[in-house]
Amino acid sequence: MTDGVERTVVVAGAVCHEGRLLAARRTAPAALAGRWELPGGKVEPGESPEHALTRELREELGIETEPLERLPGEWQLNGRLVLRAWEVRLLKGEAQPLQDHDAVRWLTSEQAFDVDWLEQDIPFVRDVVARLRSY
Ligand code: 523
Repeated sequence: MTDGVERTVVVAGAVCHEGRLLAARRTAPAALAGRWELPGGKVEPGESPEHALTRELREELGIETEPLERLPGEWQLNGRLVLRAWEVRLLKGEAQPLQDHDAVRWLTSEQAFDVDWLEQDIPFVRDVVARLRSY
């Protein structure tokens, strides 16, 4: 999806299940490898962000999910890419690092900051972790 002047949206999913948040460790590019993220990816032309998120989570982790609501804020990754995040519910499947990741973890709110998150994901993680206890 392009947004305004040729901005591509990158969607990230804060997948929550039984009081835990899913984190995935990136394998590429080299500068980001080993860092943890809310999994997701680029929205394709003509695709809705929610559809892109569902697709990326299926392709990368083998899980069926449902986006619930967008988390506040966005992060300009560069002149062309903007990062937005959604709270997501797990419907089916067991998350496995099939593509783009080499590890996944389900973090409790106490463990949420034990992993080395990409800086730009941290505000979204903070926001969603504040709500985890209510699941
Ligand atoms: N981020 C990011 N946080 C985050 C995601 C999913 C992505 O900062 N939670 C950044 C990392 C990359 C850019 O967004 O700089 C694109 O994400 P990527 O590589 O996961 O998107 P893909 O998989 O759609 O990209 P291609 O492999 O190029 O298609």
